[in-house]
Amino acid sequence: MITVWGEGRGFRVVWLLEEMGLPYRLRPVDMLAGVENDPEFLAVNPGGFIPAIQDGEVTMVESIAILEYLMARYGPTPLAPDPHDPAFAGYQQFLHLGEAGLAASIFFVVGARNFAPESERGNWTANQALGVFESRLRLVTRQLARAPYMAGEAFTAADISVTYALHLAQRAGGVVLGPAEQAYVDRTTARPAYGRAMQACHGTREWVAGLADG
Ligand SMILES: N[C@@H](CCC(=O)N[C@@H](CS)C(=O)NCC(=O)O)C(=O)O
Repeated sequence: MITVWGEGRGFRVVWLLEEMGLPYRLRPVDMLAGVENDPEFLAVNPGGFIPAIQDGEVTMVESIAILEYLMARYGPTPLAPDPHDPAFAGYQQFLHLGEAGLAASIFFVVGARNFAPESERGNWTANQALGVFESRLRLVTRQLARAPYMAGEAFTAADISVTYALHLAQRAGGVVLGPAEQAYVDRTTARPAYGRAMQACHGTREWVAGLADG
């Protein structure tokens, strides 16, 4: 049985597991309570960040690496096109751009907007991170003018990666998505596996509900 430690970007992992129909258990990690109070988690990831997975003898961090591991280990799956498929290059690019370009930059904007002292919220670094996010988003916008999904005509794990980042930006980063990006997010999140992942991720659900109320 695969154990997923923590939500946040762990939502990507849960969504993929639901798409692939693989059994798992989700072990919550309360980042706000402080991981120093969770020695069981620190034994899995001494870095103290989420998500992590355990699968038998395997322990891993980095959400995109985890997606790649699960698809390689338990595939083949249409979520990862074959390297000889014309869709492969775009798939690979957007799978990583979703984290390295989009989520990694907007994460710090979210931190500044929601947790920093008032005087630090619009500081130089937060603005730079927002600029990086916005520049990478232009590649998503161009792709959506060409095709419905990041790798072309079919939904793949690249869409799990990018959708997570766009949702985070929209919900907590103050980013207003354009009509094509909004239609894309509406399309990807209408998938039954997304709905099941949302049901499984109680922390994410409560967080989203809290943002909607506020
Ligand atoms: N690139 C990593 C980022 C992991 C990450 O920053 N996770 C956040 C929550 S989604 C976290 O745990 N932040 C606290 C920290 O880094 O100490 C991934 O994709 O898994």
